[in-house]
Amino acid sequence: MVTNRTFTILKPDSVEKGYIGAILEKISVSGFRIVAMKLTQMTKADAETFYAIHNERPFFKDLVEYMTRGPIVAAVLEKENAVEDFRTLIGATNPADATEGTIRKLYATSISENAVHGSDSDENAAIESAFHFSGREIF
Ligand code: YYY
Ligand code: MG
Repeated sequence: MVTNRTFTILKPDSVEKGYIGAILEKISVSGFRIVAMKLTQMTKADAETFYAIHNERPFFKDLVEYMTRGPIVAAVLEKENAVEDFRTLIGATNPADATEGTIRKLYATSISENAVHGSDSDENAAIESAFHFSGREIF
């Protein structure tokens, strides 16, 4: 397994608000190399699978609705210590708790519409990347 990669989504709120460029710039200047990227839209079934771990949680239905309501940018990022460093770059799940300068602090509006996704482990990074990209789409 490649351990220096992580997977991200610029969520529908980021795309709607025109933040794609600003967020990708932040990712790039923070030392991450984009090795796969596309604009796409998740179906309900996609979102239910992607967030299956949360399917018993009270926010699950709203989460699926939010993640499917418009296009997203899906990307695979490469950097040493990618998973942990990217979680640091995006900040806490709730932007109110996020450190100054993090992507969620800068661009998220609430815990439920929090601008970006970042994988939480090398194993999930590999699973999530494979969910959105075929091998030939990752460079
Ligand atoms: O990994 P991360 O995105 O930071 O948070 P998770 O705990 O995995 O939750 C996934 C996703 O679910 C979160 O980004 C927003 C949403 N969510 C929510 O709407 N309300 C919560 N109380 C917790 C999470
Ligand atoms: Mg998570």
